[in-house]
Amino acid sequence: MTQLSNREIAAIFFTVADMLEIKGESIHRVLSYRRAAETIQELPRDVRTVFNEGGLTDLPNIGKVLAEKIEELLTTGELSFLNKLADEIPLGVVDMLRIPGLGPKKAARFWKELNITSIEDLKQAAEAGELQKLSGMGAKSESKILEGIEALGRRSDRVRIGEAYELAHRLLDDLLAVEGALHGAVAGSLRRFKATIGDIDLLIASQESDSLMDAFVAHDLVHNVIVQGSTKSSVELLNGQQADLRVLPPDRYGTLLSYYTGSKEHNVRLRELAIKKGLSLNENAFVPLDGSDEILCAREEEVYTTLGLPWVPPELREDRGEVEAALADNLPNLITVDDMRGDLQMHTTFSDGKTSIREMALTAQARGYEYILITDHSYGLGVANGVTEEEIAIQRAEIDAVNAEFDGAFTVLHGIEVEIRADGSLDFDDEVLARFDLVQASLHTSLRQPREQITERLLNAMSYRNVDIIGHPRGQLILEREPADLDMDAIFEQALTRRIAMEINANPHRLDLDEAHARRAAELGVKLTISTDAHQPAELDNMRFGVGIARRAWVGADQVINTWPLDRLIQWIKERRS
Ligand code: DGT
Ligand code: CA
Ligand code: CA
Ligand code: ZN
Repeated sequence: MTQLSNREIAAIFFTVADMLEIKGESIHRVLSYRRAAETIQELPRDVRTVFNEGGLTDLPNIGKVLAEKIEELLTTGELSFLNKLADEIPLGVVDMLRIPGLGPKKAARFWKELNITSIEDLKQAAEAGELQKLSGMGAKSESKILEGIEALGRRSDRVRIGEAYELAHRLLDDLLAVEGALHGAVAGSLRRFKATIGDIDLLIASQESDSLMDAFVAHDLVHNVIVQGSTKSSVELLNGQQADLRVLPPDRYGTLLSYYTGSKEHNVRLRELAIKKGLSLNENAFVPLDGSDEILCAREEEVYTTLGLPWVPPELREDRGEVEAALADNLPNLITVDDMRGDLQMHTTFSDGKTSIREMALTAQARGYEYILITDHSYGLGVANGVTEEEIAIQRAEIDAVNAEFDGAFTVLHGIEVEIRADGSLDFDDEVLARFDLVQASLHTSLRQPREQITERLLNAMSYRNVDIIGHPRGQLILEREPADLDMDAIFEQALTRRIAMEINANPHRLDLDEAHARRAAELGVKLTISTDAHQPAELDNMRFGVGIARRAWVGADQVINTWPLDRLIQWIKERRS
């Protein structure tokens, strides 16, 4: 029996969740499997080790029943519950759920009413116009399905930055503890803070590589060794991702770091500049074209200095104007995590968050923030059990009590993530919204409305006087759901006119605004926020990913309103609402 990896166990639970959903079981049961699958997929340790320690039920979203299922998978390699489900539902029907826009209800209908049991069957039926014969299906939904099947072919096996970040940094920390390791870095797309990551690139400076390579391939996050060499090794991690480790002596570390940080496009530009100076540049050194001695760079700054450039922040290295800016000594002054004075979106037990207002505040204060904004969902978002009009005063009283405890050392602001309904109206009118310190409005439902309709809808929400911020404006979920078809130029224009800030949601599942729109918004002068949308204290750490997107968008601190001191923020709210 081959040992199952975290990824394989997670995949099995995702399949069970899908099957239960196709069967029409309760959403709670479906979600319990799906959440458990996410926990395992993103677990930065081998689930087998956790099991051996007897710690499965200490993991989030894993109760007794799921722990037993994990145990069964680890000890037998199989799950009898899944086998039973698979007798009822063909796996090809489950497979159809991977098609963007195709949910379990439709999949069940295609199977039961048309006897379709694979994506290939479905494609043929759609092409033959069979699907539109079903009640409630039209030619349009049929062509949407064909589009979805095409999109599926373009899907990549990249992972979200949050997942890769944690794995990469655990690997790096453990490798740096190996004797002889001097210093190192996570390079590649992770160092550039891209929203999705292909493989993980790790670099270490050391005179001696063998013990590092041994430690790397034997690491408990490693599922499978692809290749082990003296300067480079590659492995497959438990989550299915590839990780590469490269080791060079410290006097060559600067060129190594520069090369493997990339991007490829940025590197091409650097090599062109090198050639103009009579040098060829590779991962080991600058090699003079006239045959004289190599130029070694121990530090990355020296690579840029040799090329006559100031050091370029990794997030800019995409050949999107940064080389020209560096040549003109005109690089932007980018925002940093340390610039953030507060976090303006988070949830508590007043809606779907896990902890109290006080708990979130204490964690935020410990991070060095000066203030936070509590933004529980309003009641209209059914699944979140949100705040009703009656509960506003109750929540306010609790916030007042927490603030009294802080006695001026930290401030909790009372906000709301007010639901934008399908018709563009909000759960609360302006009069009720005025009771909050700061109001965030967001779209969560009916995201597939046609462009004109959904644009009008968001513009209408932005016409409320007391809406200050639009949360995760485009509604995308990274690797899961395409953004809504919004006319973002019209949205940004309205944001400027009404002085509304646009959020860069820092949750690695969202990262919305994305970097392209954040850059556009910043160029237009639209104010931004960067907030984590945390549903539990640990998620406040996601700020780095939002800041990463802002840096990739060339954003400076002053444009982001939660870098401001509290009095400036409050003044801004006052002015924009008047
Ligand atoms: P990823 O892994 O797809 O998220 O993106 P990267 O940027 O991490 O790409 P990866 O892992 O293939 O390579 C890491 C860096 O190494 C890349 O950003 C630039 C450099 N590199 C890799 N292959 C080449 C190449 O053929 N030419 C040049 N100039 N640079 C390369
Ligand atoms: Ca990479
Ligand atoms: Ca790589
Ligand atoms: Zn939201």
